[in-house]
Amino acid sequence: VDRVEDATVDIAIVGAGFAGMYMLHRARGMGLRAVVFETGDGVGGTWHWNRYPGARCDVESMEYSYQFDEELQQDWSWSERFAAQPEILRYANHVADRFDLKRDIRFETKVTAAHFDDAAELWRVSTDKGDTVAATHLVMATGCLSSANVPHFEGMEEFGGDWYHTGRWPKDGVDFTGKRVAVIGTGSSAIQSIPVIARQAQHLTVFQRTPNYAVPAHNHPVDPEREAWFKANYSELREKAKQGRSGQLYSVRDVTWGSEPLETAKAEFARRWDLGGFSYLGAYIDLLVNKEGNDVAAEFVRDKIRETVKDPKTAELLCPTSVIGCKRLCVDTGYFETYNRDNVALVDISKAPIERLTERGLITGGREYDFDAIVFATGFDAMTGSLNRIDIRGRGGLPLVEKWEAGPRTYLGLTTVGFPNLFLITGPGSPSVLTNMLPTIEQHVDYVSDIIDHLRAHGQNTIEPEQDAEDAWVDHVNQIAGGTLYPSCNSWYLGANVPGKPRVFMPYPGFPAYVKKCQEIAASGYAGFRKG
Ligand code: NA7
Repeated sequence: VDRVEDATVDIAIVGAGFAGMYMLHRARGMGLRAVVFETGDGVGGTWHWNRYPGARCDVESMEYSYQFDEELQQDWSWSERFAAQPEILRYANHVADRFDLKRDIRFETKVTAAHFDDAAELWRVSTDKGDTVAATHLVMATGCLSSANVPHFEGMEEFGGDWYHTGRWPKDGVDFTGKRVAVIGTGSSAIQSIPVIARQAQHLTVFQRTPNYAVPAHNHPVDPEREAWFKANYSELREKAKQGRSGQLYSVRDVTWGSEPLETAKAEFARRWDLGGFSYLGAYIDLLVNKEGNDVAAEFVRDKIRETVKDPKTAELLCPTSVIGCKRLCVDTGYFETYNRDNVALVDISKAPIERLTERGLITGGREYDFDAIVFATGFDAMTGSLNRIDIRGRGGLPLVEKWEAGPRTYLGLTTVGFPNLFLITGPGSPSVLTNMLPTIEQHVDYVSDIIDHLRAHGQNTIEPEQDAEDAWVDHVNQIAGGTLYPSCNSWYLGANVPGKPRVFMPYPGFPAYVKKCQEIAASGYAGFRKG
């Protein structure tokens, strides 16, 4: 990789996942000079890093793809209803090669700082490779779940075995054959990897702090007839998906809780359980608002766990008690069944946290457990982690971390006062992680491209939100979230999983309402933005 010194570009893009790749493609289409910096040695972002066994998307593959190019979506074929990580990574590479993206991506190059130069009205970007690039626009395509949350246990360096984080999995994979393995955490990454690790390891112990809801994926090969139908109707289906609150096609019934007898409700939950995936939460339109309905939906899942897991004590420990859907619902393949295996044990650490690691393993509840390998499935410093880990400074040298000390503040989840021409793809305050990320990414990248086009057409250099607009947006997001059951549990949506992180509900619930707001703002000539 050649070092870039004192180069000037129109757009510097950070991250070569699906957001950064599409931003580069759009920038080129507008005739702009763009450069992408990527920490990894390949494209794919999330799918480059999360190579843990069993890693799979929880959105159906026919929907989890780009729609900006008709030929691309017609040419590509997915093998399974829910694609596994290697296939999604192949897709990312296919797109990168097809549009010749890699020549403008500087791999294995981490952006360390980005400072706004007030006088020159440029972003000065520097990397760990010594690049110094000046850019008119800075696009942070850094991902929502990309900064690993590795716990800081005492004794980590004493542990004699190997430890891994699911989001930083070794490229060559890990062979657990004959090994005594610990998995710490029971989020989506754990729920996907536990069944696979259990089949390989000599023994697996799962350390659970909070149990999680999971619905079955009912994964299967893509039926060629369904694929042909999908492809014949792709544009119509994509438009329909955008009307769904999470940008997906699964049906959300326009029926509120309480308007049907309990027996009908249970039959509907059963029907959706059999369909698999997120559709479970679409049984009633208000399941994330109405606690009574939510309780019934949750109890239905707990009953399934009790039916599946043979040991009643283990089953009870696996039963979550929080609001279902409050944390992103997990979509599993054989998770609960795994606890019926002789080589799998569950340890509840809700009351006695892990005290420390030792040379042989770890200590909790006054007991030492011996392991050859420990897997941290402990999640991410979500949504703000990757932004706050870069030294980003706006007007007057104000650090972004300082501005966001009490939690992130944005306008549309895209921009923030005092940081002109800084664009956050799927940033806090946008629907992002509550949706299918691919259409959400495309909507944001298209919006940013339109803004840049608008500035150029009007001979303007900079854009940033007005303070009033940002304050009103933050209030608006809080108000929407406050009307739901989302704030009721300790989720990463709230930053509750990272010690010391301010508690702010970060994503915007409701994709169609969000898109409408964006469109109205654009139509008004970008109300709420100051241009210069
Ligand atoms: P998650 O969903 O944040 O899950 C992390 C898990 O790790 C969760 O069960 C945590 O328990 C547990 N955890 C975190 N820190 C600790 C410590 N210190 N000790 C014990 N247990 C701990 O991350 P995932 O990677 O599984 O999934 C992230 C998203 O990726 C997911 O929602 C999908 O959208 C895809 P807690 O619940 O905090 O008590």
